[in-house]
Amino acid sequence: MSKLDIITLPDRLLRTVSTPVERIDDDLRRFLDDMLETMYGAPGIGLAAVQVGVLRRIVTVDVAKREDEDAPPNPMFFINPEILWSSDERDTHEEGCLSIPDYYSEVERPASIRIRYLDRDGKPQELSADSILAVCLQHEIDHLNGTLFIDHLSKLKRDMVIKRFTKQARIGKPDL
Ligand code: GNR
Ligand code: NI
Repeated sequence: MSKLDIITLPDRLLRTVSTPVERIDDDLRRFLDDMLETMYGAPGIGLAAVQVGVLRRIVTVDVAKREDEDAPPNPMFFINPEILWSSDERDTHEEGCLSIPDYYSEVERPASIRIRYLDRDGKPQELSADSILAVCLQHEIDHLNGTLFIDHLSKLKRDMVIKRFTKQARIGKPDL
């Protein structure tokens, strides 16, 4: 397994729509393991393939430690995930993103969702999620569509964050 580099704002790849996975084979499963190692090493509770520069609809999640510090790992893999249903009930949760380091804000989203996806054997599955799993899955599926959690904030807050990261990226490259 190998740990991959995570891209950050203002990298334009983060604004690109990822394409569906067509073949689930050993190469893809190796990539899933690399994503998992990258997510655990960050550390994070979720990771979308685009965050390591791969524009495919792939997500890894492990919220076990968030729920209970002594819980054993519970890695989850989602290929081509689609939201089938979202609750009208909303919930607010503090979010952060490995691609937007050191920025956190409350985000309001549907409290519960139901998704369809392919598992690591290519088998179709459905899953209902609420609490932190629902938050994390919506955050990751947003990534596959080029959407970031700051897009759910006011334009003022979003522009402030983008400006901060764009400015930071210019340091040392004054000609850009
Ligand atoms: O590690 C992460 N924590 C987190 C906390 C609240 C809501 C969403 C997340 S996902 C984030 C990792 C990440 O950037 N995934 O795309
Ligand atoms: Ni993220």
